[in-house]
Amino acid sequence: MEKILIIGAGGQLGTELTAALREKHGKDAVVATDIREIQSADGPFEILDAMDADRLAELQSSYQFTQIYHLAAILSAKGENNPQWAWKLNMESLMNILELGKNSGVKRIFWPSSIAVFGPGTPRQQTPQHTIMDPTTVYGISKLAGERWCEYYFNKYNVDVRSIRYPGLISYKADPGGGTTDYAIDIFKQGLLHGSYTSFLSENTYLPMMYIDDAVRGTIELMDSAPDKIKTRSSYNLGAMSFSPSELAAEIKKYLPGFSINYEPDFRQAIADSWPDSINDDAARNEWGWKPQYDLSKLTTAMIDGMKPLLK
Ligand code: AKB
Repeated sequence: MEKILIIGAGGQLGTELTAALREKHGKDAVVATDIREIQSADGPFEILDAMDADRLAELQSSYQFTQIYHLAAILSAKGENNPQWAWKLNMESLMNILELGKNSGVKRIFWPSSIAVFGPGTPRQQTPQHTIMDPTTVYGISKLAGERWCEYYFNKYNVDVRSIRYPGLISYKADPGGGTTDYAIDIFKQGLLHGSYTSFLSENTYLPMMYIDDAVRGTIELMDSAPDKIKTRSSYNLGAMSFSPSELAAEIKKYLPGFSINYEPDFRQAIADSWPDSINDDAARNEWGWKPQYDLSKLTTAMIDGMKPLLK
């Protein structure tokens, strides 16, 4: 019987991962936690600040978790507004979880990395699993350092920690948390509400993206894989699709013919320019069978169909 702790359960990924894990293991097997109360905590819930190691230890002793998904983080754009805070939160929380993994009955840990670990020196097309990594944001630096710590805890202490370098995740059930790829969510909302969108990235800025259902399924598949299949203990590249704001706008126009877009790039443009256009994910495909199911057209249908009723 698994007992699963989700940290950051109220966030964009946490909301949907919690629901999927409850579906799979049963409501009571999954304890959702967040720094503040969640509106619709449909099962066990606890307040948790992941920087508080004592509170983590307290929860571990009452629930005896076997798996942890540590999703709380300050993302790329938000992190640049307060770099010291982003570093502190992202690193201290990860170190607390890794230490718990070392000293407790926790059998498996998931921690998300990001395409933000790459930088201007990285090959941009089909970015390889192993390549130059020179992140320019504090978020990217914290994710790269975190990857090294995950591998370290696996090698030194046999902590079974697994990770994915997520591209931009696209979903509608919960708001994204201040990333550079968030335009690709807001464009749907503004398009449906107002018929137009002002993009903070320029029209030909290509970034790797993924629909949330693929991300949730991929994450659970990685966590369910036999340990000997997981050869990469830093973090896996995971690809699905790659598009620019103008390509996404053209796709949205198929549903909203009057939709218009204009471009006013801000500080997030420089972040996007330092990231890959597309990702090579052969390692994930070959080692544990990753395969995306959503392309741009399927993603657009899912977003419009899902978001429309919520905006009525
Ligand atoms: C962000 O834009 O910061 C995130 C990410 C790619 O990790 N969505």
